[in-house]
Amino acid sequence: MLIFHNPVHEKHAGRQEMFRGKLVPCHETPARLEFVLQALHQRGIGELRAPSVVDLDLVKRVHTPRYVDFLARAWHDWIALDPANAALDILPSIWPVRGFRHDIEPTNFAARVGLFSFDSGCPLTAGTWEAATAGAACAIDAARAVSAVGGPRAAMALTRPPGHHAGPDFFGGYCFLNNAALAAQALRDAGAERVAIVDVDYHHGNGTQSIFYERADVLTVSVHGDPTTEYPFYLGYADERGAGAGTGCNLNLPLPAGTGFAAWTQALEQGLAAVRAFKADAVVIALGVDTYEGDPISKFRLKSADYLRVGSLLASLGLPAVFTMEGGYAVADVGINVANVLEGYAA
Ligand code: OKP
Ligand code: ZN
Repeated sequence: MLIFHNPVHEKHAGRQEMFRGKLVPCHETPARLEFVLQALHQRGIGELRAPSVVDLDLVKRVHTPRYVDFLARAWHDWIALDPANAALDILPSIWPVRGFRHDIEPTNFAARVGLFSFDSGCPLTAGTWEAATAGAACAIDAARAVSAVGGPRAAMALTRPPGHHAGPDFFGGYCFLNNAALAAQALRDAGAERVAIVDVDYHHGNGTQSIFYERADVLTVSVHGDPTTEYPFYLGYADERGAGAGTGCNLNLPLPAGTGFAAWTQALEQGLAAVRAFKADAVVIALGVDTYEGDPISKFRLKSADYLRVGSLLASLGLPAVFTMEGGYAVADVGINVANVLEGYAA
């Protein structure tokens, strides 16, 4: 598999996130990706490539231009408030909930941060823009590679920060630019008429769902922890089927906390059947391995060996595929679990 890895991912390193009234260390750390690179290297899986320069025009067709401009300038604006801010990360503290205006972009910095975010667990740091855009480039390059005549059948964007919680105009859940959505759009632009996104991260891919909710050309499928009890709580229910032209083009398969591999596999099979029925020309896999039994913030019970089977189930689609790296926080085991998916996929 061709693997576009983000060479500047470590420039995004959030220090702290808000949790139960205090700031605690971030779960989403640079070490996660280093463990994956190490496991792939040890097992001789994949061919590594650095990404090209990001296509910002494409990014601004998936996200709103004003959100992308906000992200690009956020750190500069933060330092302009007070040079001492360089020692701190940006965390939102105020949001425009129901009834507030979203059409006006305030000039106040905290107000702008809140307008473009949805939680206080997602620090924006000095290197976030550089890391997130390089990751977006990995996703776009992976999509273009599998679309090219004579290109590989599958490619991966091995990057962080992850992307699937980032919506048209907001960040949150450790995500800033939606890599899976960017890959899907790049596949469409390269000629695929219908693209499916299968999100196997523990958490519902709310950003991806929102980006494509009214579109008939991209099917979004997500298998995840029931949002009644699991993050992101406010989206990801089974009755969300798409809207307008996109009606029927979103499938949520929520499962209760505690779900093991047998029941999880049944849900995935249902999702893959929907991809086949949709007659997708290509697929994007939003690959989170926080479904692992050892994950510190998630509650499914997949074992490391199960990920080999996850890979072979995904391969059974027989479609050109782009993988994007999403969650997985049992840091020392993220590498083996991702490597197992890719090995199972290749076999
Ligand atoms: C991102 B991805 C736990 C707080 C949860 C958000 C989790 C984001 C998961 N103390 N914070 O889908 O893996
Ligand atoms: Zn997750």
